Amino acid sequence: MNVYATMPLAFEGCPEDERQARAEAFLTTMRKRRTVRDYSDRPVPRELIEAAVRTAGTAPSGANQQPWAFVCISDPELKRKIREGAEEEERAFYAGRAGEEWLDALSHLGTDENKPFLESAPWLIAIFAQRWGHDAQGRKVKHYYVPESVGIAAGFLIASLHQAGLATLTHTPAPMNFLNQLCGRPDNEKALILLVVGYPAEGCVVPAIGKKPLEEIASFL
Ligand code: IYR
Repeated sequence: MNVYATMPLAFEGCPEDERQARAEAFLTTMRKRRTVRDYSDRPVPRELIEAAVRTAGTAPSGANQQPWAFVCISDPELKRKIREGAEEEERAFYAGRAGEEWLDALSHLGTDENKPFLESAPWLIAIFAQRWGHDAQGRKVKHYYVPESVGIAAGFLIASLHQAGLATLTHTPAPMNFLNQLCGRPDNEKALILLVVGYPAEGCVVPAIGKKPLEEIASFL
């Protein structure tokens, strides 16, 4: 028999008559989240970033292996180098590597190879996925459901930052290998998302886009 350690569940729940209102209140909050590409240089205290990363660290993961690393960057010189690395990849992307179909799909977002936000925003969080880990003896340990796990953690991170009144951008320069080198990360880690965090610049505008209605994204069988 598989014997494993257990502890009592500290399940808080909520009063029955508040449940729907709480769900709707969270929906109202999350509906106001927008991806922001124009940042002010107003600083964000490190403690806020720490709380958000701790929240991300509560995410479920395959075999509870927690196969993630969050590198939080505020150093201006490192941000400058990251911008340089990202813009180099993006120039190739927008100059043709993406292909016409992909560029077409992006055209309504107004993105291009210039990424000034990588320097103006106070924080960048490079999210790395650990494709494998190491045991106490230094042997390779296989990790399971890595992209799923890190994707969920990234969602928690974005929700926490939004809840704290901060704006984010899930930036994905591709390929992101340059981040391993700049952040000093090992081979077993792959950068998945470069999350930009801060306050929107004064007069910031965002693309006029909407989200699909429930009927389009859900079915009830
Ligand atoms: N990484 C590029 C292109 C890009 C790709 C997708 I898919 C987007 O939703 C947005 C942008 C860039 O950041 O410009």
